Amino acid sequence: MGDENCATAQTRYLPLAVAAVSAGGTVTLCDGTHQTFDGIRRGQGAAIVGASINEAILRGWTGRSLIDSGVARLQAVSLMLDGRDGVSIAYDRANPVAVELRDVRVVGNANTSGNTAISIQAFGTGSGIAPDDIQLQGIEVVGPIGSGLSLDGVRDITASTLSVTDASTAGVRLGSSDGVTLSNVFLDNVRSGVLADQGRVTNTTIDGGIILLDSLGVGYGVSVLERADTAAPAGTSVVRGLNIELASDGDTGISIELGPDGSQALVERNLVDGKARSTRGVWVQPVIVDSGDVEILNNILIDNDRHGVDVSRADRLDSLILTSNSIATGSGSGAPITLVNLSLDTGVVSSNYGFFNNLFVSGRAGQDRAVELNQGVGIAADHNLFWNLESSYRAGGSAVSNGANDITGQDPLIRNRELEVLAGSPAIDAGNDFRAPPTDYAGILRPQGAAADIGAHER
Ligand SMILES: [Ca+2]
Repeated sequence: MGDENCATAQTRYLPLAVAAVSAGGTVTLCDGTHQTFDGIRRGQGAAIVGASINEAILRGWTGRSLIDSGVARLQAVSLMLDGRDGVSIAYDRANPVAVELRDVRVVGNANTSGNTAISIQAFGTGSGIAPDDIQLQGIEVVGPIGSGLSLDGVRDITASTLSVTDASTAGVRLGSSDGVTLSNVFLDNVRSGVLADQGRVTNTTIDGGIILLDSLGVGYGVSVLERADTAAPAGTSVVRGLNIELASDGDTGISIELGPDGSQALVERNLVDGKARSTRGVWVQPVIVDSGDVEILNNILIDNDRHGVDVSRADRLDSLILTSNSIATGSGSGAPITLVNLSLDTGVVSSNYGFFNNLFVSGRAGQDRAVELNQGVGIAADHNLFWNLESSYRAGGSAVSNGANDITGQDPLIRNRELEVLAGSPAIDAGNDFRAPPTDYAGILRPQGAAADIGAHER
C-alpha cells in the first residue's frame, strides 16, 4: 500500500496514496508526471520519495500539509508549479515532529511570480521540536517565484545547499524565526537574498555562498534582526563567507538590526561589491537605546558608493569592533564618499570601540573620507592604512589625528579586485597582532611572517 502510479500500485492518485499509507510510512513515486490538486491536507508524517529528482515530477503542486506528529519527508522529486505555492508545511511547536526535504526541485513559471516555493510555519508554544529536527538539503528553486523559502515562527532549522533563482521578493524570508542556519546558499537574480522583513528574528547563521541581486527596487543581500523588543532573549547572529553583488542604488549588502543588551552580530569574511552604485556594504542599526555588540572582521567591501560601513545611532551599541577589513571605492566620478560612517545621537560612545588593521583605499585621489563621526568624540583606532583619501578620521566636522601606527601616504600596492596586495606593500606585517582575528578572509592563520597584515588578507 502506498505506491502511486506504478505498475503494481494500488492507487494512482497521490492524496489517496498518502491517505492510505500508515502513519510514518512511505509513498514511493515512480518516475513520471503525477498530477496533484490540493496536495496533502493532513499528513500523518508520511514520506513521499521519488525514484529520482529528474524523473519523479509532481505537477500543479500545493503540498499543503499539517504535520501532527512523526516525520514528514519529501525526497528526490521535482515540483512543477502553476499558479500555486509549492510545499507548505505547518506544525504545532508542542508536538514532536521532524521535517526533511532532501533533493527537491521546485520550478515556477509565468503564473507563479507571486507564489512561494517552500513555506514552513510553526504555531503555538512549546519545545517539542529539537534542534535540527527540521532539515532542508539540496533544494533548488527555479523561478519566476515570489520567494524561494519562507519561514514563519520556526525554531531551529538547518538548510544546506539551497539554490534559488529568479525570485521577485527574496530567496529566503526569515519571518519571526529563531535559530535558522543556512549554509552553502546560491541566490541569483533575487530582489533580496535573505530577508528578515517581519517579526522577531534571532540567532540566524548564514555561512557561505553567493548572493546576486537583481535590479528592481531596493534590496538586501542579507538582512538580520537581532531584536526587536527588550523582552526578547538576547541572541547571536552570524553572517559569514558570502559573496554578494548588489544591483541598485539604495541596496545594502548586509543589514543588521540589533536588539537589546547582550545581543551580538558577527559579520566576517564576506565580500560585498556595490558595483559603484549608491549602496551600503554593511549597515548596522541598533534599534533600542541599550543595544548589543557588533564585530565586523575580515570583510572586503568594494565600490559601495554610499558607505562601505554605515552605523546609525552608533552610540547605542555596547561595542563596535571593526578589524582587518579592506574597504575601497572605485575610480568613478561622483560626490565624495565616506567609507565608514558613524551617526551618533548623544555624542557619547562606548569605550569598547576599536578600529584596527583596516585598509582604506580610494580609487580617485584626495576626495573620499575614510572614517567620519558626526559628533566630536574619540574612538580607539590604530594600525590602519589610508591611501588616496581626503582624510583618515573626522569627528564633528574636524579632522582627528592619526594613530601612532597608522600608515598614510604610502601606496598599498593593490593587485586585484579583492584588494590583495603585492609583495613589498606597506600593509604587510604592519598590523597589530593582538587585535588581529585568528584567521584572514580566506581562513589563513594570522599572523604569517613577522606580524599580522593590514586588510582582509594575510601573507
Ligand atoms: Ca604577515
